[in-house]
Amino acid sequence: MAFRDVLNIEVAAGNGGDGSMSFHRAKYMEKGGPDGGHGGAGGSIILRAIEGVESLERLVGRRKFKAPNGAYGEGRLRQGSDGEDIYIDVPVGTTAFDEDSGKVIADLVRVGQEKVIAKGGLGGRGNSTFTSSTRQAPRFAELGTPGQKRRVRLELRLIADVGLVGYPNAGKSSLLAALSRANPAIADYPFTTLSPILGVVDRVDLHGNPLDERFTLADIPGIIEGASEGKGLGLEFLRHISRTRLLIYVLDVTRDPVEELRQLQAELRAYDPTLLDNVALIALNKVELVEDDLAIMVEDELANFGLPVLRVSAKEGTGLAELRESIFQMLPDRELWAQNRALEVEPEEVVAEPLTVVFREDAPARGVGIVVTGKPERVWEVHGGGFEERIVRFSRYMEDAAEYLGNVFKRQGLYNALKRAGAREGDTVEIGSFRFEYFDDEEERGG
Ligand SMILES: Nc1nc2c(ncn2[C@@H]2O[C@H](COP(=O)(O)OP(=O)(O)OP(=O)(O)O)[C@@H](O)[C@H]2O)c(=O)[nH]1
Ligand SMILES: [Mg+2]
Repeated sequence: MAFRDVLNIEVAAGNGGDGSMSFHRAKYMEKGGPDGGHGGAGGSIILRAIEGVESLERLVGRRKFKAPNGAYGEGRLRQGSDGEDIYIDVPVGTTAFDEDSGKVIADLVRVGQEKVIAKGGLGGRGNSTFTSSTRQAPRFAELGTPGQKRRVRLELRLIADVGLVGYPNAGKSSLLAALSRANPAIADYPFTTLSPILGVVDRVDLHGNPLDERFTLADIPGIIEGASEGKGLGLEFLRHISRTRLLIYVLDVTRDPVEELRQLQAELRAYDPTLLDNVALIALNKVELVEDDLAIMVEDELANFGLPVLRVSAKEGTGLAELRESIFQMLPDRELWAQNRALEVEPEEVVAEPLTVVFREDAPARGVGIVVTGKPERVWEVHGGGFEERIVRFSRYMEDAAEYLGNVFKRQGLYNALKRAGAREGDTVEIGSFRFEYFDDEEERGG
């Protein structure tokens, strides 16, 4: 299976079902009471992190996801059923971005973690809800709201505990193979490794028996000078070690390890400066190829970087037990680390625009009004405050819902706001395509 770490998808949550406008009918009864039920909620699209998948590849071929709509409400107070939620299973370490805003909308770092990435619409209320002492037969119901639609970019960052970085041929894959049961390709030409590979390393006791402690180790393609400008395989793969808790710089003792480490760090810094804040150590590899004195001399020089240095040979197995044990001892606590490195996820709730009223003198009213005011000369446009959204939900029943909406708006302080702004009896108020006449109501308080 090919390795894929970026994927664009389109998600559409289900719409909410409309509330029902219905009246009870029975034998021997001329006209029954309102009995319209509520509409069901639309299904949401939920991203879920599962274990055992290491690539987004299995999602390829299914780029569009749509959750079912909520059903309409029906008479006899029957509520429409909710649309089922759709789950998209992704590997742990998947981050979702809103393509249009570029913001992070989900960041799944634990198995089983879920995040709604497109919210289902709300069901509308049936007409039975809107009964009151003065309104016994409401001839209106609430419509459902549309489900959220989004273009989403999924990015996978493998969640490995430890990452191996180094020049091509330094022996990263050889180390992975020597420390874990993974079986990566190893060869003496650069860029043998073309995509990240994970292995599991168990802690063992003195006799080599496994203890119940392990870490995952990620091997990524080699990095060369200029990688940040696209040389070699570039730096894209650093994404997969951007979440590790510990970095191992793998250096070939027979080359120029000091210079190579300097350049490696420069490339890492160019990609993401915080990578250098990671806990790190140096594995000076292939030491069996040189005299001990030389290896020790190089080790001393590398000590200037302020990181622990371990002399190893992936080929002969020297120093590997010490390397493994050092990693276990240096590895930062997972929970503490996660708190420090978790991405900030965009809060889901959209705050309603604040209410504003705009005065248009000598302007003919726009839209389809339900109160005929002749030719108005004083018009107030209402924006924000959630009023337009509210009206849309009754658009099919505008005339019958007008009185109800007027009362709701009054309760929510709209008349007070208009009054403060200087509205006068007989002025026209416009909310979207809805239009009514303002009257000065002395009884209104607060707001
Ligand atoms: N003599 C010796 N050779 C080694 C040692 N470790 C690795 N090699 C050899 O070095 C070459 C490169 O090893 P790899 O493990 O493929 O190196 P890599 O860092 O993964 O390379 P890329 O995937 O190309 O970035 C292979 O021929 C290995 O056999 C070692 O400790 N001693
Ligand atoms: Mg390799």
